[in-house]
Amino acid sequence: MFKLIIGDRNYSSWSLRPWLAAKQAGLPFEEISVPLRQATTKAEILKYSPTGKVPCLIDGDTVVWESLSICEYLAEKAPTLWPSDVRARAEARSIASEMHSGFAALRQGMPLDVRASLPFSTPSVEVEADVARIVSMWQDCRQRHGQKGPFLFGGFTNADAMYAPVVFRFLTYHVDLPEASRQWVETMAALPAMQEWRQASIAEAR
Ligand SMILES: N[C@@H](CCC(=O)N[C@@H](CS)C(=O)NCC(=O)O)C(=O)O
Repeated sequence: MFKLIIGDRNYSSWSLRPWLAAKQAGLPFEEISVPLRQATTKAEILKYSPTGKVPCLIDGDTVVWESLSICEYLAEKAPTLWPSDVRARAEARSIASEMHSGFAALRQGMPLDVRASLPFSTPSVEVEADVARIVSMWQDCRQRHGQKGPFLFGGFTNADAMYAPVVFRFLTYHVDLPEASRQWVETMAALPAMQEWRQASIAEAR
């Protein structure tokens, strides 16, 4: 069984991605949670991760860091984490990479705060542009792949995992969505694993 080192559920958006992918794929793992923003955080994470950041996966003597690389590693064990069709797989990898390397304004302007409710009235132009791009990609995915299942590419894939923190962000900041995107957000939020993450983020505050 591999180990997955993660940060606080309420704040660590990067941790949620491979954690959810592993849960959805039914891959058993041991979870090690390191509280962030403490004096000891860096030293504690460095015991596992060469970057001093979470998430990090340890499988025997194999160490994998960076959320997207971990999702790729999980897909080697559970190939359904990418679509089987070559074109859909390329698109899923493209939008997963776009999330991993982009949307800085969204990440800064709408920080992950799973347990909060913070209606957003005046997003910056940059945040609005990020939201618009994300919604247009979700609409496109659901329009073209919706007949195959309720996720972005039909069945659950790493593309859904990479956008899972955006689901929580849009719920926290009350972002209005067109129908197909709203349905996908509801599908994601209803997953037992997403509910487990949310409950744990609430419990962390006690
Ligand atoms: N690009 C990295 C980002 C990882 C990251 O920034 N992790 C944050 C938590 S969400 C972290 O470990 N922060 C601890 C610190 O900076 O001390 C990934 O995709 O895994």
